[in-house]
Amino acid sequence: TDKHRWWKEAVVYQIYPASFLDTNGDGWGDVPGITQKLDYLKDLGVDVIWVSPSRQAFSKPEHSTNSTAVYKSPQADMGYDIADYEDIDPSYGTLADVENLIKEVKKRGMKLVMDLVVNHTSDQHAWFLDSRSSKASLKRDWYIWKPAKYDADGNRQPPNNWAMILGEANPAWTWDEGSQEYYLSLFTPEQPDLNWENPEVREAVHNVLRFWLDRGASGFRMDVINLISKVQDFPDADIVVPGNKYQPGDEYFANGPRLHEWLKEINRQVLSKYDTITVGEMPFVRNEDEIIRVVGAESEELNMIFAFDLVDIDNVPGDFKFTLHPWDAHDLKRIVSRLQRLMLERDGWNSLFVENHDQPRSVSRYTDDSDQWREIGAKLLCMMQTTLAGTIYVYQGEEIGMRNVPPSWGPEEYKDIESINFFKKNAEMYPDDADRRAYARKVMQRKARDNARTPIQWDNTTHAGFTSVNSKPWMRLNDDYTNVNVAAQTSGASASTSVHAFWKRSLEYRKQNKDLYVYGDFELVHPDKDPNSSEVMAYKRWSESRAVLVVLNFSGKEVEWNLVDGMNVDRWVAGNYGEDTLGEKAKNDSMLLKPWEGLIGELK
Ligand code: TEU
Ligand code: CA
Repeated sequence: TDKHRWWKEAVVYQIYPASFLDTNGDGWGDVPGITQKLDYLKDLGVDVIWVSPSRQAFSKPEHSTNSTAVYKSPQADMGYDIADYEDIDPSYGTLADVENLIKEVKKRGMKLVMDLVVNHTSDQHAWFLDSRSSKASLKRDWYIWKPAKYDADGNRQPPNNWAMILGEANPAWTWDEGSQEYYLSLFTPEQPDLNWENPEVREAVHNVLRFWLDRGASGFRMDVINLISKVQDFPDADIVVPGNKYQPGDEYFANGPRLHEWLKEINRQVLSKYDTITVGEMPFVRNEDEIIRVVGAESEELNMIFAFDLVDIDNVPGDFKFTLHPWDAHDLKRIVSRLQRLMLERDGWNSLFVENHDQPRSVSRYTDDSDQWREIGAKLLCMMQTTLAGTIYVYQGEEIGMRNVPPSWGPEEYKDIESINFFKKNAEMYPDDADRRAYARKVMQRKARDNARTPIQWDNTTHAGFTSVNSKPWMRLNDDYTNVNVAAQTSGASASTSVHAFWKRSLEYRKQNKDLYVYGDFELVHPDKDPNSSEVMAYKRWSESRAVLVVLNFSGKEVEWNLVDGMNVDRWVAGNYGEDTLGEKAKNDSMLLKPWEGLIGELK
């Protein structure tokens, strides 16, 4: 059978609009800002843009756009709390702006993917306002309402012990004073979970998909789509984090009993009638059969998912995310090869990503973001992603190697509700423990979602060209913008050697060699514990007619590395230290790798 599909070969670029480009000087990026940069994206090699929601909710007058204060509901979660699926927040643009964006995207032969956030809505959505208005509301059953429980002392308690995902010290349930019941709100109280058991809800969701497809969107990134089906008796979660009142409940709401039925229904009713690309965000899923049930070639559910294995590499397993866990190339090899082999052996499809708006910057996380190594590290990560099998997702700023926020930033610079909840919890739980709070700040600097949300650094002028000189960006810019910026990497002396240039060339090279890199087979070299395996990840990719070797040194040390017996490199074709260094590299037996060095060689 022919396995070629356009969405397998596509390069997707994720835009987080608030931080992309502000065209009207209110300090927030907007839709016309995206339209203005389409030529830049086209030139980089992007085929599809995925636009995250951004404050795509009713803006209330009290939310002054220049305020540095924390945005309250309905911007509780930066747009992932949607109050109207078929309209755009006025400060972000108009529906006409989006229609114009789609037109301009198409003109350039590109496609647009929308973010579909339908596990929950905003608490300001008309459906929820109706639902909470009374127990007798016709929309009561559109959300998940339960009566309170009472403990031995007669105190009111939520229906079970599930923890809120974006603030683990809190319950996943919110008490509604008006109608005297709890509603389920897995992420924040402002994001009530929809009740997918109700067929009217599913029909309403299908209509949201149709609305955007009919306007020219080419598909969806589906936010936490594997959380839509909950175990209906809502059992208490096991205690996995001792000392916490509330516990991770994902066992009962991730990949729940009716997930596949409802994904197939979406496919049958809507997606099968259009030519789409679909990617489901699926946190908590590890079971291989569950993944293949969604993305297998015959499954008729989704094209691919975002699996979290690679971005969870530095979490203490089973614990909440604000933890630090050491890792090395062994872990990387295990994670990468598992997903590569799974998809190849069982005819599924992968997505390749190391960044998005929920993750720290990859150059800071997986390599070394000091001035000495940042560029080499960013290029190493680019080599890994562009030589693996799967659809490529580049997150805005990744193509210029943007870094995490600096450690010197105080808590007041962090804008994300998850970060704010974490700081609050630590201040409350450890008021007298300065060490504990200093540690919390360190973890925050390494893990916070804010790291990915600083505005894009276009040039070295005031506010990095993100917004006009006299306006105030909604979030502080990373202070390094004077030397890390798009202009510096696309003009002048570094235009051919920059991280940006490297990404552009790598994407081009991948497209010229699809047989190898998109569709080819995959196998680790030195899969087991050889002397170099805690530093180096190496793999072979091959098609019917040829094979390449990719060697990636994931350490800041010089490493002596041995090719497998009988493996001979014919020609080293690419590396992150520049083409002129390739001639000196050994072609068999033993070779010396520089810190963070990556190489691609054609095999004899
Ligand atoms: O994220 C879902 C999710 O489970 C994680 O990515 C989560 O944000 C992370 O573990 C917290 O550190 C999606 C969106 O991408 C995220 O921005 C939203 O906050 C969330 O859903 C709710 O819509
Ligand atoms: Ca704006």
